Amino acid sequence: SFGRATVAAIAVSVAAALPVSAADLTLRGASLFDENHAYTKTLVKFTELLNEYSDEDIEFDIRLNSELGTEPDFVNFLTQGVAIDFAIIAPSNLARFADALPLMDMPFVFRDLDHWNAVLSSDVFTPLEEELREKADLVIVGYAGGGTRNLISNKEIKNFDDLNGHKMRVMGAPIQAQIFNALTASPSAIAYAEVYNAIQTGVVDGLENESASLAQYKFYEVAPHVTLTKHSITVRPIVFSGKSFAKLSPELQEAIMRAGREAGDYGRQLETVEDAEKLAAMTEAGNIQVHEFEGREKMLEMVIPVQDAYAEELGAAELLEAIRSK
Ligand code: MAV
Repeated sequence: SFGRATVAAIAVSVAAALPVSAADLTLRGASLFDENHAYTKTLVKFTELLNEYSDEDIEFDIRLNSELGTEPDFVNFLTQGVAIDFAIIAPSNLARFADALPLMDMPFVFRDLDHWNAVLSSDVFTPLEEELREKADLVIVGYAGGGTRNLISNKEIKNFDDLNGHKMRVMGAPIQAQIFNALTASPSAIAYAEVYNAIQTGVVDGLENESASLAQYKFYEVAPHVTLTKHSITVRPIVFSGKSFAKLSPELQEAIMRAGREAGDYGRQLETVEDAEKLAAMTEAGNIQVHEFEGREKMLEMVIPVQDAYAEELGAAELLEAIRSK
């Protein structure tokens, strides 16, 4: 993985290494995954739709398999307007620039897929989009996601006794650790690229992730137990660099917003369908053992005060209420 200090240097070498194109404009994207993952397919769909909706001669270049780093690196590139123009980013990886963004998919904020769908087809996230534009110069053009996140561990976790003190990796935004602390686990923020190793070497005993990512990065090789806490249904903004966006014609900007929205719809549909299929396939292949969690209802009660306090501190209590009441 790339340390923060080296990001500028990487940006320069990446830019220098990119081929010169014959098209009028080249737009670059980055994905953590290969071409079969829903995020990559969403980005590809975005470029296809953009070609359809715009008359401009655009060449697209999407770098796969974390070639350009992981999401925190993508965020650095996008805010600076270097190396890439668009990527899919977890809201928790945007927190460093806009601390309210993780409200979008903090654990236990969605009751179920219907609730998640209702929120995403409303304009409830508009204030968060504005905050991200203002503070980080990033434009949300659509929403991918739709994977359900569960606990993934190297030992069985079936109840609160098992969960107590469980060392697990969480994403970097403070609210993630706060939520899992409230559930009595022992969370630590570790870079995504280090997680497999961290489990293998006993730094942590697991993580939480959705099926598509579990399948792709084979975390089950070191952590074969999946506990159906279903604590999060992912919301994954398709983010465009504000610096790149500002250089484009109004027509192209409009085409980007339309293509982004529709690519997001496509991606969410795809991932919600694939999520259960992938879990079943990994079970059948003997890669994972799936467990129910005894007392999931109690988890909800335990995290609500943490969610409330977080929103209160951000002055976003009304926004959280608006999300909950959708
Ligand atoms: C999964 O790979 C994705 O949800 C991705 O967007 C996240 O950044 C990652 O997990 C993670 O947990 O960091």
